Amino acid sequence: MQELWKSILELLARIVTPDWGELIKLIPVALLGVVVLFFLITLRGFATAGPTRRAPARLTPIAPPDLHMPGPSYSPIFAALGAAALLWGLVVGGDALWIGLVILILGLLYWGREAVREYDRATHVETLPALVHAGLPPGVHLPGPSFRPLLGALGTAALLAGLVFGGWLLAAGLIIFVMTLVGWLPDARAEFDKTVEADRTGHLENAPPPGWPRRLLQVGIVLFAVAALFQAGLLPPRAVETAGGAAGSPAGSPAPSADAGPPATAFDITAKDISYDNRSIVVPADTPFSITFTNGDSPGVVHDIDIRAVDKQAVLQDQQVVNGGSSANYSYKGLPAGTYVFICSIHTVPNMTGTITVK
Ligand SMILES: [Cu+2]
Repeated sequence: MQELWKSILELLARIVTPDWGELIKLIPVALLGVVVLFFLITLRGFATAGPTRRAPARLTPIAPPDLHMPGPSYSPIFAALGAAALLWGLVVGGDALWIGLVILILGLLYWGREAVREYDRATHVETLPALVHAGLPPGVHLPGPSFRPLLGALGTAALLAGLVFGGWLLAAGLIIFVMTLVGWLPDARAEFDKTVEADRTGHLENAPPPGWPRRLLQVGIVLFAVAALFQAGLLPPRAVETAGGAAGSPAGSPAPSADAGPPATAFDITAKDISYDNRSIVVPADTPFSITFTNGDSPGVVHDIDIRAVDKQAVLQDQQVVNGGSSANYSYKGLPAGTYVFICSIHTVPNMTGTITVK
């Protein structure tokens, strides 16, 4: 009787507290089912559709004179395929990522070439003798070409990179972002003034097209590169001397394991400039251990120390992140003998990846 009662309780528990992880894994399957169902319904609709409508054929739409309609294009499809390839590469990783990126860039370049051709055709149409009106129909205003959107996108990219890496790159990204935006408002103002003027004169003249913003691009690139060098600890040079052997190893090299010493159960690790000061620890097997973790970066830059399998993917023990300027005492459960990595889940770079040798 008790056995029966117990099994009923277990069954109830499974219904009352379902395994959400398993349920979430079913979502793609359910989505696939919905898609398949949709296609089946559509196919059935086609199969059972009545005879086609008998009516005069539709007239091909004709755009009014002076209006330009782009022709049909495969470019959006190519771009979508490229984006899909890139996303697939992001999922699979490795070479697939680069292949996806190349496909996307090729698709976008094709689109760009097509757009330039279209633009040329549209602007040269004016010279055809058949055209009566010069310029746009009255009341229609088209802004002239501008580098502002491109610059704004570059500035945003720099800012986002700064937000990811923090520190020097954040400062540089912010400056570049502001640099690229400054001038957009005056441009818009000038355009507005020209339009107002056109209301009086009846003749709209766009501001002359801008030249390539060479200096702005050069300054931005240099600023970003210098910030990246500072971030990587390559600048200023004296930083290498004072930091001694730890910083002397080239960036990206695996953590040294020779001088790790005998097993211990308590460690001090400090993160500074997106880098752990100790990237190799030895702990006894099946024994809990702790790490007093200090985040020496500026506030806003968070780090943690998680334990993962050597493939750096499978998370074995997860810790809360620590904000810059704070510290935390991390407790870890005992690990079976073997090799593991400890890693910052925010910055999975070599400088924030260490080795745990358990023996
Ligand atoms: Cu980190």
